[in-house]
Amino acid sequence: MKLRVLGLSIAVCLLAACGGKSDAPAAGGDAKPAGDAAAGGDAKSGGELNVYNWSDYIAENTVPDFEKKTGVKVTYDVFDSNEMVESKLLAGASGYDIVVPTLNFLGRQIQAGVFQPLDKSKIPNLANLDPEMMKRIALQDPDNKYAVPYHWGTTGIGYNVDKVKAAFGNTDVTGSWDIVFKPENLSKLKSCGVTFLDTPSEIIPIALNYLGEDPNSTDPAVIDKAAALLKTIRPYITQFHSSQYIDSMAKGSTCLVVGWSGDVIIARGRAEEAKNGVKIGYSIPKEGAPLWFDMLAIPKDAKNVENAYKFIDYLLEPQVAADNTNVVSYPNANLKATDLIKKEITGDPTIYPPADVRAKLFTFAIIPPDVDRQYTRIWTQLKTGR
Ligand code: SPD
Repeated sequence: MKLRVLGLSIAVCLLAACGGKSDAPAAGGDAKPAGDAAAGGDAKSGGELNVYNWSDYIAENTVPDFEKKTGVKVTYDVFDSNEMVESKLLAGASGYDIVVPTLNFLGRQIQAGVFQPLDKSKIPNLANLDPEMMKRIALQDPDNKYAVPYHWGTTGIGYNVDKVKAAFGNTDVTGSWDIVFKPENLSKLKSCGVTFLDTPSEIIPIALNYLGEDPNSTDPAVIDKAAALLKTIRPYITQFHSSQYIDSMAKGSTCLVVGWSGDVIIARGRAEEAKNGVKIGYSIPKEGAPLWFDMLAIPKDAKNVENAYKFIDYLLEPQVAADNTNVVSYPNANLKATDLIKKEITGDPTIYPPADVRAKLFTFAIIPPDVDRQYTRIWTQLKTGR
């Protein structure tokens, strides 16, 4: 397997758990998979496959086992933002055979004609998927025509237990978005490092939800309220990044993050492995938080379509799906995998939220272009401090 980060080719391994360490890509990679001709594939092989997935999102053995089983040579590139995947897909000729956007982004990419409809007869393991979840997903991918769920998760608050206790006397404060959105709270954590995901498409809806507004509002005046709120806490945000926080939390150099559930749990595991005394918690605040699904889809211009089907079907094998969840701590939609997942994962309410917490979660709508432009403007201003 070849993993490419920032356009460089790196031999084998790395990924989510190679040596327990992340590839932690800096995102914005200019990697472009070689076309069939340039592939350098071996004539005896089962051909090639070019995959573009989130960083820290797969077990170490998943791709090598697939290569052994099928003879397919996989080039595996990683990203850490939907915006990055979308710009490659919309530019066309991405060179990828499988990409993994989040459902609301996938929804508008479907509308833009980026994907090919799935031939479901080539994915027998689709039968393993939870029909309830598929129904929910069908709201943005009608008839589940174009994509298959890989993992799902929430966006919440990751925190360093001791640093939060030192600042507030206890960790109860992490149960509310107040810790993030009240300047008098967030200012107490600036000195130990505050990271926000570098994505307006999540942070703005979270801010709107906190304000009691529709997180998916398309009203410019309402969206501006989120901008105004974010401006008040901007002085206390020390970094915008969507993947580095796994390592910086684990090392103790970030004490609060607005980040993704599994990534915070991975950070917690790394700190435990390192035995460095850093204790990490993850909270889904009581006001509610995003619930999202990352989806496997095949671009219209994919060159290795048969291998893409093979890989998608393989990812849906119960043991493969469970192994991935066991490593990355993101749930999957595979009912047959559940019993194969470690009990400490299925029993962790921050990973598998119980019904009362699930009732407060909200999903992201497909963002129309004018809202998208407003989000981008707000984000640029926020990051540059204007
Ligand atoms: N390290 C894997 C992170 C996966 C995050 N998926 C993002 C979903 C965004 N709504």
